[in-house]
Amino acid sequence: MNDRLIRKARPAGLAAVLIAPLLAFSLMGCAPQGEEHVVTIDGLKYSPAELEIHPGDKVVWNMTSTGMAHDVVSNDGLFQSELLNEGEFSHTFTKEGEYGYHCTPHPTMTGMITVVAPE
Ligand SMILES: [Cu+2]
Repeated sequence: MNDRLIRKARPAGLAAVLIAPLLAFSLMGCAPQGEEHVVTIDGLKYSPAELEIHPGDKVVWNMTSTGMAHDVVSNDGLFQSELLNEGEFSHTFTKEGEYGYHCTPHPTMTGMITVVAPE
């Protein structure tokens, strides 16, 4: 009887240990209640190239493309990713404004994030 209780308790305890940090992490991530917007790379373009968001929103650039490395570099130095063939880079925008960015190896690759207050 005791043995069974212990055996049952173990997986639940393990799950709690695994889930607790994830839960804490996701709660922190959600703190400003921002939306998440995804920009992908389509050929030599960011897609969408222009995006309008609200303060507190996060933009996730999905860098997975067809074998070419790209980066995401803010024109005014606010954010900068590494050169990436895959994976993603994200930035949360807290202030209203226009934030242009570009790709270092491909100067024609440009994008703009416009942060406006919610109506
Ligand atoms: Cu590029």
